[in-house]
Amino acid sequence: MAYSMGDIYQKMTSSGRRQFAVLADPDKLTNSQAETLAERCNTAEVDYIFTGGSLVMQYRMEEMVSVIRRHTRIPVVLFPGNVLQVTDQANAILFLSLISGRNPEMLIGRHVEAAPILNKSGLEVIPTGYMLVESGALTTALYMSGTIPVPRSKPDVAACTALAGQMLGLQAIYLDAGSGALQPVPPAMIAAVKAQVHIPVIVGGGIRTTDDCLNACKAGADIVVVGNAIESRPDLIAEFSRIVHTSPLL
Ligand code: 1GP
Repeated sequence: MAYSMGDIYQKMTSSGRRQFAVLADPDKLTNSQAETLAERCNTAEVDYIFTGGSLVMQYRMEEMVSVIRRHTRIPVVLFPGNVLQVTDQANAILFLSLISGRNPEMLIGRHVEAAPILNKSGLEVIPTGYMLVESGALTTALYMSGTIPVPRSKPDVAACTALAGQMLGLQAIYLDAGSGALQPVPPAMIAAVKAQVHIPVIVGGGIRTTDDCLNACKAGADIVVVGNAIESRPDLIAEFSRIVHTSPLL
C-alpha cells in the first residue's frame, strides 16, 4: 500500500483500537529472516514494524527495510538511535526528543543535523517525546544517551514530563524501559501518563510475557512494542497481537 504524508499518524490516532508494533533489529536479521518476520507480522495483523536501535553495528538498515517492504504492507517506522539510521525506504520516522533526560544533544542537537536530511526524504516525521524509564539494568539506550531515567517509583515525574512534551507540540510519547530491560515500564506510570495526555502513548522495553503485555494494555498503552521476546519466540507475535487488539480501550 502506498501511504501518503500523514497517513501513519492518522493510523496511530484513529484506528479505534489498541495497536501492536514489532521491533525489528537490523543487526540480528538476515534478509531471509526479515522476510519471514514480515510474513509472520502479516498473519498476526501487526500494526507497525519499528526498526532501529541505540547502537547498530552493521549499517544495513536500508537493505533490511527494503526487504521488509517487499513482503508486507504494514508501515515500517524508523525508531533511530542516530541520523545514520535514517533511510527513506521506510514510511515514517519517530523523531525522538529524549525529554526524560537533560542531554541537549538528545533533546535538540542531533535533530538539527537530521532536519535537512528528513526534509529531503519522503518520510513522514512524527515528533515524539522519548522517555527512558528505570528498568533495573543499565540498558544500551541509557548508556548511549548519557542520561538518567525516570525513577520507577515516580509516576508523577513521568506524567509531568509527558504533559510538558505535549504542551511543546510533540505528537506522541514513547515510554521505554529500554531493550533488554529487566522490568517493563510500571503500569502505574503508564496510567499516570495516559491520564495527562491525549496524544498516543507508546510503551516498550522488557515486555516478555503475555501478562506484561496485558498489564501495559490495561494501564492504557495505545501502542505496545516488543522486540527481544519475539526474537527467541516468534510465535509470541500472534499472541501479543491478539492480546493488544482484544484489550478494550479505557
Ligand atoms: C526497546 O521498546 C523497545 O527500545 C523494545 O524493547 O526489545 O525489550 O522488547 P524489547
